Amino acid sequence: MDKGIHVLGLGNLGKYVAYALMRRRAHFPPVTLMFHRTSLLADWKNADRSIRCTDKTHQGNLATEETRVEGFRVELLDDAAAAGNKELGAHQPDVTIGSKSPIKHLIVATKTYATTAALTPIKDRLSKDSNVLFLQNGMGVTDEVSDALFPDPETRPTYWAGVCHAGVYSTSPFSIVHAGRGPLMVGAVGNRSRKPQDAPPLGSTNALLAQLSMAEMLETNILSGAIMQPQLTKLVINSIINPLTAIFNCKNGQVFESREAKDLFHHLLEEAGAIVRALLPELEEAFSDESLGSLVQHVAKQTAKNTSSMLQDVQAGRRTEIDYINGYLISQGKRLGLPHKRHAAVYGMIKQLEVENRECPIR
Ligand code: KPL
Repeated sequence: MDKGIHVLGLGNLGKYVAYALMRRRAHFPPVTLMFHRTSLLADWKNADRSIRCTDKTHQGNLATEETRVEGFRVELLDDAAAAGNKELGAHQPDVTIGSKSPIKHLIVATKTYATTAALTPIKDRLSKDSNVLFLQNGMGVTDEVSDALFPDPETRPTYWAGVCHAGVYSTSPFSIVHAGRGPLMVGAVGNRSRKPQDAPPLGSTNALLAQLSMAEMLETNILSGAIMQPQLTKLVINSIINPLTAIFNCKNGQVFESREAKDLFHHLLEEAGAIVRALLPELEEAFSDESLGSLVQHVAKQTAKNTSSMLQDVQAGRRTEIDYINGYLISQGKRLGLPHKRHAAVYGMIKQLEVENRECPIR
């Protein structure tokens, strides 16, 4: 089995991880980028078959520099296009079409709602010997993927979840700007043990994790069984900043400026706090309304100039990830019998914005 890493989903985070891993290619097999659309082949060619990253995270007067990384493998997954266009890859020696070879390590960085559909064509290439790292906003995707594609726990790949706080945005299909440093935390999904001593020594158990930690730009922080805390923390942050910036059409730093937004912030926080405390009762203190509230405000300040991913989606007329953010909190609130009406209200507003923006293609 090829021991290299495949990356599915080439949005901001997918490109960033692929770039960071490939920068250290002297030590690893090449990273494989998985294209789900034939049109990406033209973009790839225009980008000289490389990913460019401008690093703007330096403090002080250091000039920002662009680094170009090449040597990737590419797979085209678009079956229909591949069937009729075998010659597509002929002029592009790094491109494989319709591969059937097993995948050992897969990083999934697609939009949450597109995950199951994106994994379907490669499902048979994944086995219980595979590692799948989900690097996405929100929660609930792994259950959905298991139900749809891997119902049998005996043959299911090992799932990992990653929570990334780095600030990255795209300037073209294969160019990114690394705008803010932040850790990447990775842990096994379904393992709720949180004792630090439970974390295996770096790289001793899993080559995927070892490679991520060696790609030093990621500042990887392996937490083994303790991923649920960062996941839920990020979920609370996203469930407040993302919909409010989309509803009030503002940058992250302006999100709590109006009285109305401030009120909503407190109500959303109260509901989300109670739900995450019920999900991880041992974290009562870390998940107090006070701690979570200061964190949300800190992140809004730290990312003041950002347009949140949800506002970007709304502005582009795309579907948002609300189902996996506030939608996840609502479903947990229902299951646990806890209040969730404010999250349901902002959920409704975002769904309305999605519809309005889709009906109005010229903006
Ligand atoms: O993760 C984010 C997002 O936009 O999805 C935040 C933290 C809000 C930063 O923009």
